[in-house]
Amino acid sequence: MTTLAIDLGGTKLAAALVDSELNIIERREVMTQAGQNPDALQACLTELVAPLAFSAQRVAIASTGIIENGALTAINPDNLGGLAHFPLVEVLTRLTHLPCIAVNDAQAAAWAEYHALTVEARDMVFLTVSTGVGGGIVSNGHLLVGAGGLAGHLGHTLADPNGPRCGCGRRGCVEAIASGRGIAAAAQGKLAGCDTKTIFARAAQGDPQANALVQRSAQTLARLIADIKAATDCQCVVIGGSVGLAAGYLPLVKEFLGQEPDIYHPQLFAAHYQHNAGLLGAARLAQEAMP
Ligand code: ADP
Ligand code: BMX
Ligand code: ZN
Repeated sequence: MTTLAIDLGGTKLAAALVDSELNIIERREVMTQAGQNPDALQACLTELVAPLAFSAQRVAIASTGIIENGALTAINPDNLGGLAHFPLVEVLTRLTHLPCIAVNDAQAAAWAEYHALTVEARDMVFLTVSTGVGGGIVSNGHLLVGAGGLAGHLGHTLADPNGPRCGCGRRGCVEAIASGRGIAAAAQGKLAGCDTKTIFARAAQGDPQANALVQRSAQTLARLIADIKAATDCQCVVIGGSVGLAAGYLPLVKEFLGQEPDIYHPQLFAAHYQHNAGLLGAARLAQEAMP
């Protein structure tokens, strides 16, 4: 059976046909600016899935935000402005007439990455450093979703009580500092208004401010990883997202984690499925739910 997998992120919206061995047969991607209002998002989803839906037997959505009863609610509305509540499963069922499930993007990615591990692990945590900072926890071989879908939202743990205000309402969340949005928001002077991809490029050219912003993100993530190790005793942490997978970022996180005591060091890996972890995790969960 073929799954139509969709990954709705704060920046990108991807859709793919995935076969029963979890190979991607066809993939399309657009920007998520349409997330600014529900009608625009619906129009964007319609255009994206129309050419793919005929070849699929089920739909699997990985989406940023808290997913409860098939609907998306942003914990950080700044990442997906205007979408306080969006009925993902209802909309996709109407568009495709196929059975459909939805799950948080980082939870989905955690499930795909757990099954791709090359080391023995009962417990692992996936972190995406992307528009936001998302997380998914696998404990004793089970994916934690939580009664209300909130499990694994590690980007909203505290990094600095005096840090910048996060869109979720707290001050100093990991996400407010380490995420793509957080990095760009802290840029000043000649970097003000630059996106995070540009800031990484400037850091690679030796720009001191860009370098400091990237280091601040990596150090914040390393401290989060030490906290995760203390909380879960996971054997490994897998990092994804366009910031997490950017050249040089993971080595920097490893360097900062090295400054923490050994007991707080899980093994660190880059996502095996790279930018497709969310798509493939949702497809796997759909296969399991609708064999
Ligand atoms: P989404 O959040 O939609 O899943 P991404 O994982 O692509 O999307 O994350 C988007 C963030 O990653 C943006 O802040 C963007 O500026 C940043 N980004 C994209 N490409 C790169 C790159 N090559 N290096 C560093 N940051 C990047
Ligand atoms: C935010 C939150 C999480 C999500 C994470 C990564 C929203 C809209 N999203 O913390 O649910 O998993 O961002 O999302 O509140 P991404 O868009 O960066 O992949
Ligand atoms: Zn927050």
